[in-house]
Amino acid sequence: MSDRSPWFYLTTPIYYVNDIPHIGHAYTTVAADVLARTHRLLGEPVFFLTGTDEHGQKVWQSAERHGLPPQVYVDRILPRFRELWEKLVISNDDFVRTTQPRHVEGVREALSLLLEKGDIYEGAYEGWYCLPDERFWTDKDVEEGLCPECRRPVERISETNYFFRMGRYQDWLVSHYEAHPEAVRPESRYNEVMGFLRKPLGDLCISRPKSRVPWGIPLPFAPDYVTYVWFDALLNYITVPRSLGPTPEEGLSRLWPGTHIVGKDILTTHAVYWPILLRALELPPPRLIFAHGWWTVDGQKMSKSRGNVVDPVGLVETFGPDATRYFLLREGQFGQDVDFSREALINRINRDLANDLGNLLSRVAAMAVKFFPEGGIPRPAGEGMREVETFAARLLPEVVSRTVALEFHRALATLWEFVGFLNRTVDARAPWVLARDPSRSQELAEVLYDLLEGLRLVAVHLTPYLPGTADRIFEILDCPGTGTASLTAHGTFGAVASYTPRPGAPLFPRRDASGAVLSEETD
Ligand code: ME8
Repeated sequence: MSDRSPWFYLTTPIYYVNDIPHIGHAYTTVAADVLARTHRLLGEPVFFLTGTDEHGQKVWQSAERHGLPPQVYVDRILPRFRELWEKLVISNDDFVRTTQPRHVEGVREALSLLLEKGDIYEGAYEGWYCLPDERFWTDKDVEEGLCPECRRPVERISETNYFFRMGRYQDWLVSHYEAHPEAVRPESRYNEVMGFLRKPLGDLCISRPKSRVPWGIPLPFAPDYVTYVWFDALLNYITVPRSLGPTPEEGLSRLWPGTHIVGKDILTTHAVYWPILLRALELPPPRLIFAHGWWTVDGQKMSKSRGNVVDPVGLVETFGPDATRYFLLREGQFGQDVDFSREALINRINRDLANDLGNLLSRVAAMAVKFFPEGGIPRPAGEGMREVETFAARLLPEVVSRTVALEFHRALATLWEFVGFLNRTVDARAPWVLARDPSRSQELAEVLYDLLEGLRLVAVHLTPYLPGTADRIFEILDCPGTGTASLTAHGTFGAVASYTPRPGAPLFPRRDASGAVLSEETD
């Protein structure tokens, strides 16, 4: 299989349905959505996958607590994820559930193949288990009865199980990463993975006896066992493409290798277990694993016991999808931890969205209508670049390149630099002064055209981030782009021959400290 498919195949983790989604899930999925939409804007074929991880002890225990059979329980939680993605206008091309037959079959085939190759063997297991992380640990990993990763208590387990010969592939993985340091990002995470790989990798226990965990995919060669949830879950990244082709092999080779966005909590499973599993299956490793940081709330870890879990549905209902998406990606650097506070969110909405962007659009559109009531503000004829075009040419390509590099906050900061420049242009060129002098009507038309064209390009570049807002701007400017913006067709300055804008309601109403919308009069 070639390791250069023309497709941009992008995934989020598949989330456990042991509880309803929270802001962390929304963060990863919005980031992936922006990346997927940007690659589409660039005209690339994109396949964007998200989904749910429905097996394993954790999900099974939640179902037990609710007195429900696991399938019934996960079927009840699932709509909460689907509804959230709809509210956040996530543009995934498929949604995988690990209970789907296409996935179950794919996992069983992979297990049979690995057994045939001698990569799976039966052995005795004695060690520690961290239930919240669904991970085994050895005596040397565990200190004072706590999981080395999440610091929660582990339990002692002794049973016969099936093992995957992970250690066999360690040298290959080390040389792969030495040759491709760009495959795990940011760099600090790459270093972490290389550090982890300095110790010998044990073999991975990939089964659970059904007597202990009855909820999972049975091993095809040992039906009294189910597949370890991580082994099952990681395979979703290939079982889905396999289910889409005329044959599984063609489906997979069309999309693979993929790009995975994950949280830093699941770096080792993705950057160590997964490429090794792929290697054992004779498939190329992922193109990129990007591990982002953690959201805290008002400086504290988010947890149910603290009662500070941020509900993304509530945020979208109060502030709308675009303000929520903007805040998630603007507030912190992707890759670093970031803190949530309502105050910071409201500040961003008032300052960046309502003032900088919303006011600019309202002012420019209102002036265009006032000074050119018949519309038809033409593209200026003159030679050479005027200032707005020069700024657009300097800043806007950077918005795209930073997004493609997953530097979302810098991409947005750069776009807002351009918005700031347009605001300064309004003040400096003062169209209302030009309008008083009939001999300067051509200059007035030129300034307004440049501002409107600048705003249109802001909307084009906002499309991946704030799709609804971009559409509203296109509507107000009465120009093409809506829903189908492409950088080749719509990304150049001067692409629109003339403007007849139709002002509408403000893009983002201002909010008071409680988040309530301020009425026009109090504004
Ligand atoms: O780990 N800040 O599922 P999960 C930022 N099923 N991101 C956060 C976060 C926070 N506070 N909390 C969660 C699983 N996330 C497995 C994955 S993939 C083959 C199997 C995000 O429901 C982040 O992306 O626990 C993290 O990696 C993911 O949710 C964990 O989701």
